[in-house]
Amino acid sequence: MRSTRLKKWAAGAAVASAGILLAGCTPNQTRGFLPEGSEGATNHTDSIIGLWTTSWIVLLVVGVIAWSLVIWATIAYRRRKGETGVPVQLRYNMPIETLFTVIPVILIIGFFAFTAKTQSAIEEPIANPDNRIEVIGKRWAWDFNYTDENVHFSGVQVQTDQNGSPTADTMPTLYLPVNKSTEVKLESRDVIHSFWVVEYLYKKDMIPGKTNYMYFTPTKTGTFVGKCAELCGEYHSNMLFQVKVVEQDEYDAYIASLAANPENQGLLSVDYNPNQNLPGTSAPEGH
Ligand SMILES: [Cu+2]
Repeated sequence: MRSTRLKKWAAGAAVASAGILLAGCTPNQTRGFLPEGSEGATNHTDSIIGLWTTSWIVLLVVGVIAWSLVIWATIAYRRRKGETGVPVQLRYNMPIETLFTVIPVILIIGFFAFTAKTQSAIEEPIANPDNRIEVIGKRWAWDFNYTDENVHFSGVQVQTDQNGSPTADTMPTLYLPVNKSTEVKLESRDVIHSFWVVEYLYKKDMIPGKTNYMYFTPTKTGTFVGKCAELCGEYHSNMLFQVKVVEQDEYDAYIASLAANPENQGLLSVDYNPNQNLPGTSAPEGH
């Protein structure tokens, strides 16, 4: 009787304190200190934020229990005045050993299951995407093929100001229409790069000779930060770009502006590859 009442009290207190804690959270805290603007940026970001913050809450609860037990044991069982030798040793306590084997196994299975579920949803190919883009990484810039519209933009490495900071208006910019399911085909011209839109909370390698894909629907208009996330040489840190997610009419206007310039017509291939020793390519003369 007494223990059920105690349990009810404990459960009530736990719910109330969780409520108070969450109500007092800033947006930065509720998204687990992930990049600003990532909430609702694509159809995947909210599930990633959920997985991340829930994992932290579960792990912090485990941490608080473990730390409390450690601190309690060191204080309660400290050596008192006049005590000598080693205290009575405890071993083969089956309930405790079962507990600290079973609980971590349950936690690991849980983390694995939720991670696998989220990741397979993110990796699920879109059969007929509304929009197909091909991004080609190159030291140290980006080329964007607008596959369906048969136009391209060839990026030049971002310029820096006198302090060495990159200037936003010289960044290669990828335009995407909002709320359109998008397939991004990833290629490289030279070494391994990684396509990372910071607020999209996902990155994927661009590997010479191998094609990777990313699938998502941009669900928020705005300008997003893009970076190469794989160390690729001297100016890796300047291998930056922007993603501008815009309404369809603004996107169409941008595509029309590209199509108006003969230089941007057609699609780029990965043929302009400075690496001459990829598999199937013979060594240059004289080597
Ligand atoms: Cu790179």
